[in-house]
Amino acid sequence: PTLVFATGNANKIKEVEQQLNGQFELLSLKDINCEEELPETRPTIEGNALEKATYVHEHYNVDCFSEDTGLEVDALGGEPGVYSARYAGPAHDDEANMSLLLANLKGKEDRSARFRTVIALILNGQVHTFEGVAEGQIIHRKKGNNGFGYDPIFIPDGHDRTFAQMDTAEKSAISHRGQAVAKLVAFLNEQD
Ligand code: ITT
Ligand code: NA
Repeated sequence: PTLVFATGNANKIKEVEQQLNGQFELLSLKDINCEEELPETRPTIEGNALEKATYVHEHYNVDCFSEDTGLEVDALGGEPGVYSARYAGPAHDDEANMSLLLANLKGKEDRSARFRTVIALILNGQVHTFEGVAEGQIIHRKKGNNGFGYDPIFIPDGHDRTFAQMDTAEKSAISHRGQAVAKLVAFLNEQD
């Protein structure tokens, strides 16, 4: 099917397009003339993913999927979690978010964290969700220039480089988003 990827985040589109490698046609919000910001008011990652996809399905009547991602830091009781984008304020400033996270982790022994992605797909009016989780550690200073968001301060378990030190294919092979997209692809390939 042709699917609208309901996101305002160009980095997400880049990663997902590369992983799909032409298997499915994606349309952007611009392609359907959706200019407004999608509502994101729920207290959970899954809830926000569903809210974004449901909004686009209800207002534009298209098959679509959205995804919501959060970074859950154990020593901070799971924060920033669903608030990852606006952790340091409404500006969605990656640098400010990382600085605040490192400041809040100062002196904490436990640096364990995970990225969690939930994809919400609405296909033929039916909702399906797919989750991916990447466990890892928050390091003390930023490393690498690839990726986006909190990538420069996160080293996935079993690796010695941050997501920002990996190229897109390497990141997607192990990342939260990569796992969720792989489940989405498997599901779509089962449909006729
Ligand atoms: P949408 O339009 O899809 O909602 P968004 O950028 O607002 O795009 P989220 O609401 O999912 O995305 O916010 C996710 C936050 O987590 C945001 O601060 C991102 O920079 C960060 N983030 C998301 N995916 C990430 C990844 O793969 N690596 C590092 N940080 C990521
Ligand atoms: Na968002």
